[in-house]
Amino acid sequence: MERTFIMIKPDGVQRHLTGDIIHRFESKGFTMVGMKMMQVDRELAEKHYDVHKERPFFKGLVDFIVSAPVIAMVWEGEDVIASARNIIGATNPVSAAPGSIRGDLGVSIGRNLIHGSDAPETASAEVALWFDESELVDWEPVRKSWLYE
Ligand code: IDP
Ligand code: MG
Repeated sequence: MERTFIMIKPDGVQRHLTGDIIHRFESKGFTMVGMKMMQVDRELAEKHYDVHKERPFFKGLVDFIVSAPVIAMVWEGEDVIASARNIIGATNPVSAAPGSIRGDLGVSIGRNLIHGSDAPETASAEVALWFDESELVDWEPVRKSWLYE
């Protein structure tokens, strides 16, 4: 089982799309093991997006992430890291496939609703950055035998 870090960005919260977004991961078959609503500070936002710190959009991105609350989550399941990236869709909503979150709900790259870890290494680093171990819940979903053989 893998775990991945998923964050509904301020636009998703402000547009009241949190239920729609969470529903997609639940109905796909993934299990939520951590969730919190938070007002992010600049330090955390800058750390999270450190890989992009030289990019021209970095300051605007950090301004955006701290501008309103986010929903930070950890989801669990087989291949959840890659699968969540597909559920989320391409970075630019203009080219994100219909059916994906960004393809269905977004129109511009600077307001693309959601973050998802892009690889096993970034997933473990991001889960550790955003969550204390005590905030994550180990539980056994009863539907598991109906999702995996
Ligand atoms: P990802 O979120 O699909 O992994 P990344 O390339 O890692 O995409 O970029 C991180 C975030 O930075 C994007 O989700 C988006 O919010 C923002 N971003 C990326 N490229 C641009 C841009 O050209 N203009 C404005 N914001 C951008
Ligand atoms: Mg990324």
